[in-house]
Amino acid sequence: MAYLDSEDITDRILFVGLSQSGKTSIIQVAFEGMNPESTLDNQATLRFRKKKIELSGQIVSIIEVGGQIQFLEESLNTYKESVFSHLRTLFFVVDVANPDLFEKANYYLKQVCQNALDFNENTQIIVFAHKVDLVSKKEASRLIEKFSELFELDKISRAKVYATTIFDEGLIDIIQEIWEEQ
Ligand SMILES: Nc1nc2c(ncn2[C@@H]2O[C@H](COP(=O)(O)OP(=O)(O)O)[C@@H](O)[C@H]2O)c(=O)[nH]1
Ligand SMILES: [Mg+2]
Repeated sequence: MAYLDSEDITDRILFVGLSQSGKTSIIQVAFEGMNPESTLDNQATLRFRKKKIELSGQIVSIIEVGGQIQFLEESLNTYKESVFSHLRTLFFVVDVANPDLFEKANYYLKQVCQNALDFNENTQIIVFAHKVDLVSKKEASRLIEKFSELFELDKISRAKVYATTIFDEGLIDIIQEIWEEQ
């Protein structure tokens, strides 16, 4: 897909996850200086959203795959090469406050990871247990444990989980640390 392929040999960060999990908001708050409250009325991302940013002194492309099933499926099929090549870090965002969707998230997490690791076996796989502000600390731990088991994260090499919220001012630091760990 020309939109994704053009002039793009920079390292990439990919944000994937179901609709409404918080992908656009994370990018807006961490990289575009937006207030968390202003993300409330975000519209669904259609197909892809792409942005170049500077992270630890390096130019990086951030790509968000729209979370509707049609876009997830397209990214795994038609646009697979465009989406997964040059990928260094994959962020899979899960709305931790919506456990009814864990199964569905798991279905896509598995496929997305498979593709990412097929293209680059060293891709960093990061799962954001996101919107932790909506649940108590205790409940968050329980939910993270629940989906870590369901997602079989221990079987995905180097996969790591972070509890995140756009209301945490340290969100950008978490992303930066992950990037620098690579
Ligand atoms: N409470 C809470 N809401 C969030 C958080 N992150 C995103 N949201 C909200 O979730 C909704 C969907 O966010 P969006 O970024 O469009 O999700 P996307 O479809 O994954 O890109 C928006 O109303 C956001 O304000 C978070 O950490 N906590
Ligand atoms: Mg979006």
